[in-house]
Order: sequence, then C-alpha cells, then structure tokens
Amino acid sequence: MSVTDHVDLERFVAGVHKRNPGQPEYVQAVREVAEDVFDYIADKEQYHEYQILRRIAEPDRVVSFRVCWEDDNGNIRVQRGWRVQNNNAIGPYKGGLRFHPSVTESILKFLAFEQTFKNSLTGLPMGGAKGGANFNPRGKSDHEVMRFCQSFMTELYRHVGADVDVPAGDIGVGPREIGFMFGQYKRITNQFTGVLTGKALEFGGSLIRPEATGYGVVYFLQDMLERRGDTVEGKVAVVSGSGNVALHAAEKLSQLGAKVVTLSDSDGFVHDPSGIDAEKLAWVKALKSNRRGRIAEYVDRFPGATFHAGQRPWAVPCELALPCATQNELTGDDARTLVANGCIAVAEGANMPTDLDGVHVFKDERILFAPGKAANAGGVAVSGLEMSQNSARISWSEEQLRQHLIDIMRGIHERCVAYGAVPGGDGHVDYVRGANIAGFVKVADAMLAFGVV
Ligand code: NDP
Ligand code: 2IT
Repeated sequence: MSVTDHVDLERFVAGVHKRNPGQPEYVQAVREVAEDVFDYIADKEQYHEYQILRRIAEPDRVVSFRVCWEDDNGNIRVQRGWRVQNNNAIGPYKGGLRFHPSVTESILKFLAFEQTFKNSLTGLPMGGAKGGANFNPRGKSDHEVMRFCQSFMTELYRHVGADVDVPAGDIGVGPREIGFMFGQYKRITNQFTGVLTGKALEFGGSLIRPEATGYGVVYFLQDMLERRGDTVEGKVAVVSGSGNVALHAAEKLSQLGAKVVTLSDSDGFVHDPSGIDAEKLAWVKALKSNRRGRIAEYVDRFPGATFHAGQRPWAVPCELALPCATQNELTGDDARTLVANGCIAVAEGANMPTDLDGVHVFKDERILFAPGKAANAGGVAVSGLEMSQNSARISWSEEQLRQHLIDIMRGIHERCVAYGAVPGGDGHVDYVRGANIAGFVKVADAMLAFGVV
C-alpha cells in the first residue's frame, strides 16, 4: 500500500470511528476489510467516484425495539431487540439472530457487515443482515424462551419476509428458538413461507443445515491444506466453543482422522489429550442439547481430561486451531503462542474470533489462515439452499446437499486464491485479502449498476 493510500485508509477509518461512537467491534470489522479493499481499489476510479466502500459501511437500516415478556414467577422483563439490514444489493437480507446478554448494536452491526461479504462469497443471491437481543437463554425454562421468542417476533415480523429479509440462528438461537419464532410469524401473518432458515425438517427445514457451518469450516481447511499437498489426517486440533459450530467442526475433523483435544464454553476449556472421538462427541452433544449442561462436566465423565476454568485453549500445542465460540476470543498474544507451538493452519468457525493484532500475526507469519467470512460460510450457504427448497416447495436429498456444500466451499476457496495469491510469494495465499476483495467486488459491482441509491 502506498503512503497516500495509507493516509486515506486512516482518514476513512477515523470517519467510521467518529460516526459510530462506542462501537469498537463494528469499527474493527470495517477496518479489517478496508485494509485490503483500499489497496485493491486504489486504481479503480469508479469505486471511489460512487463512494462504494463508504456506502457499504453505512447499514441500510438499523431497527431496534423493546421486547417485553413475563418470566415464570410473573415478573415483567424488558429486553432490547435489533435487526441490522446492512446491504441487499445482491439478494434479500440474510443472516442470523443472536440471543446473548453481551449483544449490543456494535456487535450486530459488525456481524451484518461481515455477513454481506460472506454471503457474496457463497455465490448465492443473498444480502447481509444480523439481529438479536440482549436476552440470556441460559437458565430459562422452555416456556420462558417461548414467551420471549413470541414477543420478539411480534415486532420483528414487520421487518422480515421470504423475499425481504430471512433470519436464521446464531449464538443462543437454535432449532427450539427458530420453531417458536416461525410459529409466531405464521400465526401473525397467516402465511407459510420460508421466512426463517434453520427450521426443523417437519416444517420446511433442510437436511445438512445443522452440520453445514462446522463441516464447511473443515472442508475449507482441507482445501487449504490440499493446495500444499497436505491433509488434516493425524494432526492435533484445538477447537474452542461447544455449540453448533464447534461440535460439528470437531465431528468432521475426527471423521477425517484428526485428533481434537479441546472444547470450551464461557466458563473455561477442557483438554483431553487422548482425543475427543465420535463417542465422546455424542456425549457432549447430548449434554449441550438435552440438558443444556456445561463443558466442565466432561471431566467427570472422562477422567483423563482436565478442565481449565476461565481460560481459552490456545496455549495447548497443536497443528490446527479452530476458534468456534465468539468474537475476539483469540488475541495477538494467543496467535504468537500458537505459531511458536507449531500451528500451521487456523480456520475461523466463529465470526471475527481473532482480533486485529492476531490477524496481523497470522498474515505476517504466513501460516494458512482462513477468516470466518470464508471458512464459516457453509452455514449461510445451506440456509440459501433452504430458501431455494422452500420457494420451489421441494426437499433435496442429503447426498445432493452434501455435494452442494462441498462445491460451494471449494468455490469460495478458489475465489480467495484468485484474489489473495501473494505476488512473488511462492504460491502463498493471503486468504483474508482474498475473501475481503472477492466478497467486495460482487456487491460493489451490483451497487454500481443501481447508480446512486
Ligand atoms: P451456539 O450458541 O451453539 O454456541 C456458542 C458457543 O460459544 C458455546 O459453547 C458458548 O458457550 C460459546 N460462547 C458464546 N459466547 C461466548 C463468550 N462471550 N465467551 C466464551 N464463549 C462463548 O452458537 P454457534 O455455535 O452457532 O456460534 C458460534 C460462533 O459461530 C459465533 O461466532 C457465530 O456467529 C458463528 N457462526 C455460526 C453459524 C451457525 O450456522 N450457527 C454460522 C457461521 C458462524 P456458553 O454456553 O458458555 O455461552
Ligand atoms: O454467521 C452466520 O453466517 C450465521 N449465523 C448463519 C446465518 C444464516 O442465515 O444461516
């Protein structure tokens, strides 16, 4: 990047900062994309003339609303809900809903911004959005969750629709919550349409959707390794999280012969040096879905393992690292530790789990580093396929969907290589740059076609 471009970049980021006070995650996500896109568009006048990056970094709209519900003791509770519709240049808004006490407008804006590029990378016609609420499902009864979801949808329904905006799950929103919200949407509108994805199979859900994000991350990791004549087989993998993404990533890694040695949740991580195999994973899945238990319980069931309270797993030596819990869970220091311990590849299952310092470490050290917007796109891709099946009122077979997922992940990998290959870099690919630019170009060119709107 030339000195002038760098000055322009800093000025641009300072403007984003000023216009979005108190929203550090949002500024971080925009900065990460801008670092690559500024360089790419330096000699492409029309993107400047039409202020494309400036426009993508201003959400189409941010809706926030009050969500009242009654708990089991008859207390009235008040939460805040949001839907951030970032950009619909290439298709209806699409992106998950997050229910977690840490949710803020900044977090949902960063997620909607990232989603815009991720959805573009899939090659499917989907714009970018995200939503959620500062509601904590932990410790709530099924009936409390139901009442919250119904109240949330009673406002959200005005802003979404099968051809307008199609939400799905994310942290704290799984099949149970999607079921409650779909039921309420159908009841209010009297329409049975594909307004949500991640539905159960009985009412329009798609096979493979539960597995898609985690499996897709591992397919992408395989594609990166394959380019170097390597595989995941026999390698030690450190995984964070123990939710939908983490458990399916661990499952696919283990099926392919890697040894997964950690899982985590917000209380800490478990380390099982003998490997978390299919049988142990089945136990964790049941723990998390049936009992909504904590990962610390793993060591009572499997005494060879240890629990590390309040810690993240990045100091455990490994060749593969898959952060699959939440944003900024892997810092620059963690990245340096991973590299020093011999880690050769990192694939992000979560959205923006590596902070900006960490991203720079991985880029500078030239390890294989797949950013979330590329590596975890399999989930939203199969959501896109769920939308297609709903529109056509058909259901594809597991085999068809599995092949689609593999093909889509391979396509994303190829787009990253096309835009991220480092000139004179002995075949090295900067996957962050590749994903940012490939994701940007499709959205930007659609926006150019529409003129100034
Ligand atoms: P789940 O709710 O199923 O699981 C989330 C996991 O992350 C849990 O183990 C949870 O632990 C842990 N976690 C959540 N917040 C924190 C925190 N603040 N600190 C430490 N651990 C935390 O969510 P998903 O698996 O669906 O999502 C995980 C990540 O993957 C998110 O970044 C999400 O945006 C991303 N993602 C999800 C997709 C999907 O299809 N579901 C698609 C693409 C990306 P605890 O139980 O203690 O909260
Ligand atoms: O971050 C994500 O891509 C998701 N949570 C999935 C979104 C979706 O619409 O399936």
